[in-house]
Amino acid sequence: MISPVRTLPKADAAGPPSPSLIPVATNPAEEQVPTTFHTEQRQPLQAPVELRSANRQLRTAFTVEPTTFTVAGAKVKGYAYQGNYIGPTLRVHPGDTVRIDLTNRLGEPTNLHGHGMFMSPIGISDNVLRVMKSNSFNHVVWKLPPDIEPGTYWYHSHLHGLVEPQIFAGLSGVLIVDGLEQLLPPELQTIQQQVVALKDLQVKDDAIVTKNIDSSAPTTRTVNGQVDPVLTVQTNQTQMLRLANIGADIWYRLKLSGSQFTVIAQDANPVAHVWTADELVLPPGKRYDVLVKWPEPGTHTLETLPYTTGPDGDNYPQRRLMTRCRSAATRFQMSPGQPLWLRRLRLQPTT
Ligand SMILES: [Cu+2]
Repeated sequence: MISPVRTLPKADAAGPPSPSLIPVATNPAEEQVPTTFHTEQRQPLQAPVELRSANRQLRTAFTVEPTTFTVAGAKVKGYAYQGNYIGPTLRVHPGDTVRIDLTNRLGEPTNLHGHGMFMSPIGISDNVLRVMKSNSFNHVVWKLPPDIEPGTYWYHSHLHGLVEPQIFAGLSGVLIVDGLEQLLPPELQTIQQQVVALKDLQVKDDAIVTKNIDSSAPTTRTVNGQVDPVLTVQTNQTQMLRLANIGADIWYRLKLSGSQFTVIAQDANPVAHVWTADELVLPPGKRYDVLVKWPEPGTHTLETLPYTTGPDGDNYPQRRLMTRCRSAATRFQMSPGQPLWLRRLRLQPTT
């Protein structure tokens, strides 16, 4: 089920400093994911705060400022749109208008970009050349076309020269255009959906490192700002995962144990033909909307596998990102053989 709208929490006050750049000792018996700062792990997966449009409009305020937020239980300094490491998920319909009143308290300029959407690139719309100066108040109005494709998009700061450090610091979030589920067969149109926002950070002196990043250096990878959270999916239950790499730099090579990815949309384009994959590679900005289903009870994992971006590129190690918890209950039973929904998916070819 889609998580309900929640009021925006304020970031907690700063707590005691957490050790930085001290790798946590990995205890194989506890199966902890190694991280460069102390993290809570195996907590239930939490969706980012979600804001939904009403009456064809989503209106909100972003006060963009340096803050201390919680990442996997640790207090970390970074930049936030509304107080959290992961910006709020903006959930809209085709044709909606998104109005964001952005107050910039960063002490440096910024701007705001809706990634992958077909919108006006000028004026106060999706204008990546607009400079929102420090200590300024800025109206942003995004008019989504009525025929915009449903799926998973994202937004982030996009000021030339500061894009990467500001995204590293925390300035990114997910935007969902509703309607993808309506392309599925009737029995799947109410399936549970999960935002799986992939975002990584390096931490030094309790602050996110934003400049002169060595992307091959130890990096903590999060899902929705959590380390190795637990996703509860019952046996043979189909769920939609909205996979989105909303980080600045790092690539992911995703693999599930016990299930394949069934891809229904790529970069918010519903696919012409549903396809399945054992692995999916997500460079920064990449999104896949996938269906997953585990036919066996037990504990399974979502991992990123070792990956290299080339001889002059970066090398990323294997990391577990999320754990699917043990459950033997059966809620949704597929027919044997080729699942019916693979043949009945009503998707239009994309150009
Ligand atoms: Cu972008």
